Amino acid sequence: MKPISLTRFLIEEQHAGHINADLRLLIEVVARACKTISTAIGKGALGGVLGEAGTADSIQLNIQGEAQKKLDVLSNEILLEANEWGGHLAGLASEEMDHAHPIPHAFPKGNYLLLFDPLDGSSNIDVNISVGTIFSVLHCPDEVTEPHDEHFLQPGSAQVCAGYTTYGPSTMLVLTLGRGTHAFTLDREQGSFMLTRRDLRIPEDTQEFAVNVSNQRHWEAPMQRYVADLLAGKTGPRGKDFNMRWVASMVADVHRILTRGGVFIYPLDAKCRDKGGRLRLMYEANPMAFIVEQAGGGASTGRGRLLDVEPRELHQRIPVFLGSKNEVAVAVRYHTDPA
Ligand code: AFP
Repeated sequence: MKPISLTRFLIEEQHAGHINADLRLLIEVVARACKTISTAIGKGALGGVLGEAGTADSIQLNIQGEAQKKLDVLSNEILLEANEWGGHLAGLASEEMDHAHPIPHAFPKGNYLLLFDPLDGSSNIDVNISVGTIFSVLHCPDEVTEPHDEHFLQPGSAQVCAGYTTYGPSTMLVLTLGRGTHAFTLDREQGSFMLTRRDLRIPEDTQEFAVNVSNQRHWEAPMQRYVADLLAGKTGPRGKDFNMRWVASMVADVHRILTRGGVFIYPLDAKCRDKGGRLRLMYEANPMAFIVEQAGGGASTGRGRLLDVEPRELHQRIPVFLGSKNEVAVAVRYHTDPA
């Protein structure tokens, strides 16, 4: 059967009363912006988009003190420009911007808040490995017409929609509206995202893990024990061999887990303890946790459910454990019940 387009999928969701016209427009606009980003990434060196933003003498840094790539800046601009004027949003927040961005007065305003990591895994751009865009949608609190940072500080369980686009061998959009997780593949000739997998399910058990093992010496004791037991394989306490994968692009690692199972962990370690973790709660952890839970997986901070965390600041960081439900539960148990 011919796959249906994202547009048709969203119209059907609207007709079924699951989403309203504004949310449909919002997702269509984000998807369109992602197609533009995909085209820019696809040009690579020919488009002059590789390398660091700024000049050789003065590299451009974001709010987190990280060097921005040209494509980080470009992707941020594309998403910002696409979403400002449609009337579906009250405000935006981006991993690449210091503070929330209320919709300018010149444009009509809607009731949604959009958060995004415009280009996740950007250290991979220059080596031609998959990167992605992650986004999350919240309701703007009632009575707020000019949303500031504090209005975005809602737990992940309040998300109305989350998704990511992975720019890999093919460009794919993975989306949840809180009723399952669905995958769309970009038909480059037609310029449309087509529904290629409805209701993705993550296998509950796995023998594959994704962890940056080079941080091992910085981990806390429970994480050291957990990974040591995975590496011990068949003859160790877990009684089975485990395989490891690490792309260093969360979107690509999570996409693999949605496709064939696995567990992805970025724990607290001595290097990132002061910051609270490595990954960003609002732009990476929450949307991915929502997507994974909606596909039957688990998502935790190592101590509790990720989607229940009450955010304190927009650029907050957090430890992340997500993927195959039973394996996430095992990893969490090493932290909560060392015995
Ligand atoms: P950037 O968006 O700054 O490239 O960070 C990517 C990321 O947050 C996430 O996508 C990866 O899983 C993780 O960093 C990789 O971290 P390591 O540098 O420890 O491999």
